[in-house]
Amino acid sequence: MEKYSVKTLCRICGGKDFMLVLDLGEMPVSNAFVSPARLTEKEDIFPLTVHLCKLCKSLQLRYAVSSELIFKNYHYATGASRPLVEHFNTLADEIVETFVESPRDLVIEIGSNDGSLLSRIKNKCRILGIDPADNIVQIAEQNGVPTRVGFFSSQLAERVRADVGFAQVIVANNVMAHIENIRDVFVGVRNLLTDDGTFIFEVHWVGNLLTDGGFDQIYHEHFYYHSLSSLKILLDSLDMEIRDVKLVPIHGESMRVYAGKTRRSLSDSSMAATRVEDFLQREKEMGLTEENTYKSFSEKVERNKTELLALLAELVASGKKIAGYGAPAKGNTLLNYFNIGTDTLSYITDTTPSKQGYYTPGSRIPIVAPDAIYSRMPDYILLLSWNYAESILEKEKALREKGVKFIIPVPTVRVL
Ligand code: DWN
Ligand code: ZN
Repeated sequence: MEKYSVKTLCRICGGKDFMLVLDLGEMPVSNAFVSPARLTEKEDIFPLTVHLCKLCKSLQLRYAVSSELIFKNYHYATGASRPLVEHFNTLADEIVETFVESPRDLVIEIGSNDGSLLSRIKNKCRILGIDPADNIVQIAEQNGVPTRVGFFSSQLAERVRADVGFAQVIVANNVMAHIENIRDVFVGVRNLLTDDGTFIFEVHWVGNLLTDGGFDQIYHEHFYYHSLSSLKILLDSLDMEIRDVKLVPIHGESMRVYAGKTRRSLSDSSMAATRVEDFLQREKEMGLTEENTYKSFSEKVERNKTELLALLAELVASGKKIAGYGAPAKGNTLLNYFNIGTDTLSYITDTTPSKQGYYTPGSRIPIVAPDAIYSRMPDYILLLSWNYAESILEKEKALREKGVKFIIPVPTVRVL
């Protein structure tokens, strides 16, 4: 199996001229947590460089690591993050209230993970999950969510349609940035939807990456860093339309897009259509369709690195104990690019059972259950799961009252 490939053509528009935006060097795949048994083994590392297509202004990775390597034994479980479960419960309720008319309607989720979203509506309509990670799919089945193990494609879509018919709704959260052959997936979605069906997908928004979010959302799983503008180019070419869009405060800030087969109706003057136009205009005003906007991003990341490493060095030199909080995929981009290891963080806590007892890829920091924090009482906590800062700072109020300080690492360093 080819472990990775170099992309010379833009998968959104076919363009072949790119501008290098950020080179994060070589690092392991961010969810490839290391088991104790494999600690002595060398890990696969791959180049992590982000480039801008000069034609459609889509930001994407140049090196595509094989999906088998990334997703086959996957440690990420939606259910490990309470705020994420609540977020998907709200979306699941919206799907049933707004897009499902009959209990016979079929709702399919691509990248259904542990079934957190579909299990919420399993008694309201027909459901089917699709996910490549057979270890995580077992949890979905226990949640009563029938799930097909596999990577979604236009071929798999044909087989699913033959088996269960057309879908009234297809939903895909944190998926459409992860699939290198994005065009084929959209074709599969189009062929699986009823004529008036809706495709709802959430992706991290490139507008957040360049402003309030963190560079650490860049890792091999995320092949694309989407703007609505470049997605529109792709959807227009596939006879699909964007019907609505909203920003949701998850994973920094994600864009939720509502799409479907292009309807031949007269121009749509609805509120939703206005939201789409306003969003495209906002991206233009933010410069997301201009090369210059991306040129300054790498300097911003270098400033962030200098600032955080200076603080950590000062704390270590003064004998402070520092622990990591959360072992997210993004945390591994930060730890590996900033070269932060066990000389700074003696351990990292995480609520995901399958991550506990493992080590972070590359930096090899041990991951332990959250209660270690209360028994070992660090002086500082590096909040690697900064995207849940609000709920975590609330949850850990008692720690903070005892004087434990939280460090928010990106996009600038803050100590709370
Ligand atoms: O696209 C993806 C993003 C959206 O989600 C996937 N590539 C995988 C995943 O990336 P991530 O691992 O960066 O996602 P999270 O949801 O930011 O990961 C949070 C981590 O923090 C989880 O491992 C759970 C942990 N956690 C914790 O230990 N205590 C989370 C919360 C809320 C907590 O209180
Ligand atoms: Zn392009």
